[in-house]
Amino acid sequence: MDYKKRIEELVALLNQYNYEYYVLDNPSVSDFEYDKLYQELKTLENKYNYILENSPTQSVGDFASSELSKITHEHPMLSLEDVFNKADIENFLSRIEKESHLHLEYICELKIDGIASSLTYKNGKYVLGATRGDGVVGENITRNIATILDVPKTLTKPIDLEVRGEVYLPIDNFNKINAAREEEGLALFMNPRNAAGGSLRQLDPNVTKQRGLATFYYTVVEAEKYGLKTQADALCFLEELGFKVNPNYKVCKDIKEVMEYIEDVDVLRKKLNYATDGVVIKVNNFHLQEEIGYTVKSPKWAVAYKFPPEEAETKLIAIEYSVGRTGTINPTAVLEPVLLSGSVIQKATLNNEEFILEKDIRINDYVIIRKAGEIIPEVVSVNKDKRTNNVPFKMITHCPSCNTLLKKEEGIAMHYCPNPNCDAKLKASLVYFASRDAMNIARLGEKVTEQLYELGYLKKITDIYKLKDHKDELEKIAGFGKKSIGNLLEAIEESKENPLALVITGLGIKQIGQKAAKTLANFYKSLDNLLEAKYEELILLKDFGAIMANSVLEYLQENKGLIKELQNLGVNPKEEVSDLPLIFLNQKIVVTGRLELFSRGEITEVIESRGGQVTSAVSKNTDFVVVGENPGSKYTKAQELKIKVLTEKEFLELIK
Ligand code: 1X8
Repeated sequence: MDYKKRIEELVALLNQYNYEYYVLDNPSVSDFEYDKLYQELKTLENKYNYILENSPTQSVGDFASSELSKITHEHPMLSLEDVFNKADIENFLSRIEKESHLHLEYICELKIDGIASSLTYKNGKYVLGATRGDGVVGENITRNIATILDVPKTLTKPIDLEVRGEVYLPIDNFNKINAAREEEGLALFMNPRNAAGGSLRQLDPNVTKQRGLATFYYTVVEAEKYGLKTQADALCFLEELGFKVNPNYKVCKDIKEVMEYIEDVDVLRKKLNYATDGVVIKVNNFHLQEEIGYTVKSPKWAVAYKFPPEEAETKLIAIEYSVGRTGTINPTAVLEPVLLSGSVIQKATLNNEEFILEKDIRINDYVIIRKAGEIIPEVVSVNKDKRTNNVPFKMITHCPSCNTLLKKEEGIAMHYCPNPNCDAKLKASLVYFASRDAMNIARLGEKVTEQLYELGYLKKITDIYKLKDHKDELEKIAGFGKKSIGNLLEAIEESKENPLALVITGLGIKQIGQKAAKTLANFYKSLDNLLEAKYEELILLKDFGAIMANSVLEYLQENKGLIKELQNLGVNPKEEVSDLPLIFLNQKIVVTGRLELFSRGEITEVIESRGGQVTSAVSKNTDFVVVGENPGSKYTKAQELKIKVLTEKEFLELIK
């Protein structure tokens, strides 16, 4: 495939995954899958020196969201460079050793799979808590953090201090919370980290309090101000002040000791009551850390070694097929139950035909499965020594639900059922529309939706809003009753006022997930406007490409009637009102040179959220140019054309 296209695809995909992970606390892929795609992107970017402005490799990744107020970090909160094997660690250590002539010492610490946070103390009193956000701007979670029992509210010394560490949810609490949520029919948290994120970023601190979060702190900001010389000193200092410090750290003098530490903690971590996803290796001496320095994203004096996901071998008994809402056929391995990372596994995803053939997976094979990020495991490989079946896999040719001949398009791995009236597809799209990811209609969960489908009350999403015409009949269905139908119909009525982004998500347009739906909602503002969408507009939207633009147009063409009917039934999405003043409305703005205060992604976001458009070339239509360091030809051009030029600081004043 053309590398530019692949890079664009990876950037869009990873940005969507970041959004799901950081903003929604609801990832759709495993960390392992994410890391794999991220590494592929990094490799391609390096090889071809083709780096998109919105590439996730250019920002810390995490971004502040929600309705919590924002905090600007005085010292940016950086992320760590990930490494995955011994060779990477050796590279890191030898790079450090080349740069330094001093006696070298490293400190290895557990990498806690939690939510990064920063705490500020004045005169020994806790005054401020913040999430990392994008590293520069995070969210104010002062009151939420204050509910965490092990966070000291008063230090043992009356000093001013900023510390950083992780907030996590102990595994036993995670299991209890999910068990309770299952009882109540609520969506389960994917893993302790997502549960911690969701618990911490609550507008109501009482919810945070009930979740039973805990912490480990490991960074003292400007540590040398307190006379600290090494990270090991800093950990002792933190402990003396009253913070929880993880005891499993070790000062190491060479790669041998580092590797021993990693082996030891890989055994230890399986017994801990908190999730760890690796080991952080740092230069111990602070003076030396400063000498080695930083990249824009991360310190050069530290790396995070990520543990490989756990694996297990088991027998593949059968292959099942399910039909997604867009008709995609998803093959799943049915397994002999096996214990992996603390839970019993009976299914694994097989992705698609290509995946199965490439790995030559057959029924009755013994397969190696891997679970990463606590989602459905995937089949990694086959143990061919134990093979008994000499018949290679053959993909089904007809839809398991409606028996229509399946289709497959050039360049797309998935087979799909082309029948627009396929039961499985209709059912899945109804379930998706009502789900937490989309319209979030409580009480119209998967089971109820399927039941109402089987009974003939629901065929397409518009039928949801006609259920109220069958109130009396519905109340008589076994297991429902007056009260529950009343609640259901009420929830359905309420959903009519949902924000536009949720409605667009719920339509289930191919390629358009929650993030793209939000972009569409912000730009089009109403279903009426969306119906008039044009290719030239769509292609310019943030993170949109030709595939997405065409998918929207194709959907609208086929479903104009459905959308009109939704409107006629009273689905009247609230206008997306941005609370930001649209000071750049319809202005064309060029950004050039190396910026200090913003990443490219951030400044683009700031401009677009205020109604402006970022364009690449300076012309007479340009309203103004923001210049950073070494601006080059665009700056010259702007001067020639007498176009207004702003420094970053002036731009910042403007948006304040
Ligand atoms: C992230 C983490 C660090 C440590 C432990 N857990 C993490 N998740 C540590 O240093 N002990 S450092 C870090 C970062 O710098 N982004």
